[in-house]
Amino acid sequence: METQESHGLSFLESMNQDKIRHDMLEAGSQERLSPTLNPHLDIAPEVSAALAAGRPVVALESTIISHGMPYPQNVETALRVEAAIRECGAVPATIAILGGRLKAGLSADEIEHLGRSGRAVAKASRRDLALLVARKADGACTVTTTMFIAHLAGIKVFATGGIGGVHRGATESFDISADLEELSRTPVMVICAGPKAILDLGLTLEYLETKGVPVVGYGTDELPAFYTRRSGFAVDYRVDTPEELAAAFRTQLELGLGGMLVTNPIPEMYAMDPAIIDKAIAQALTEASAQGIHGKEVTPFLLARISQLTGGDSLASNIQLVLNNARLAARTAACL
Ligand code: PSU
Ligand code: MN
Repeated sequence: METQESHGLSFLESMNQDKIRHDMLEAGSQERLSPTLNPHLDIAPEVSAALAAGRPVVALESTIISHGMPYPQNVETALRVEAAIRECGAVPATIAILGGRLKAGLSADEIEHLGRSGRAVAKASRRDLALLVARKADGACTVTTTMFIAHLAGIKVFATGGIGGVHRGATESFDISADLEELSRTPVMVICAGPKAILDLGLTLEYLETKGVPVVGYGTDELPAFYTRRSGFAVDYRVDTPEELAAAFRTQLELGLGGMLVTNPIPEMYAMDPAIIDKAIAQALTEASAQGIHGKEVTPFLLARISQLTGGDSLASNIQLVLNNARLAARTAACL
């Protein structure tokens, strides 16, 4: 005889199977998923109303708030990004784990809480999800977990600053961001300003190719490098309009493929001088290795140090590129 527990488990499993099948079937149609699918998920009322009505929604991550920028610029930026999405006619859904609940859509107070707590909040990757939820803990969502939760909620477009990737020296350290793996498996469009320049961009592109992730340049043939518009590496495809981005992603969904990476260059006027940023990155990397920084601490350490070394210029660029990506995401979501 089956126990109650095994009933519970197989019920959840079958719901997830149903959702996956449903998603694949409905990906191209106007029909929306029920927002109550996963029992651990809370969708903010405004977000769930927009999803139900087929209005555009843009997911936003929260590690950039807690670990990517200092307080109070982190909170100011998060709120400005939400406002920019609204101005473009879409609904923002900032994603985090609060008290063990997967949240799609945060209040201003919840954003303030994450921003003030900073690195005291767990940086939540895929491997952290079950433990944080079971312990009713808080977690700031990286690109990886934001994609995962956005997908559970039925949100298709996600804007951020930069994704994680293959770190320099990864042939020794094995430090490859879980973001790349998530892009290969979870059908969400991620709009960023390129992989962060602290990474090995060439190896990041190789990994994405292996994993079958399309890398699209928005208005460019060249992969942008986060703080700068150029990297010397070509993107797989160039797309010049939100309509074309939406059409490509719709087809990606219809084919049952995973995520799509859109790289949107930082606006020229906010881009950094390559010589200055490269020098700051090189110094920050040397310090990180001298101090034995490793694992999930690497990216927050480098971002903070680079901001110090550039007298805050890299932070100012970072804020502008996120805003730029949020606007493109809102316009693309409107076309989907
Ligand atoms: N983009 C930014 N700032 C950030 C990040 C991205 O502009 O702080 C975060 C994202 O959450 C991304 C994470 O998923 O850094 C990558 O961390 P790691 O390299 O440890 O995978
Ligand atoms: Mn890593």
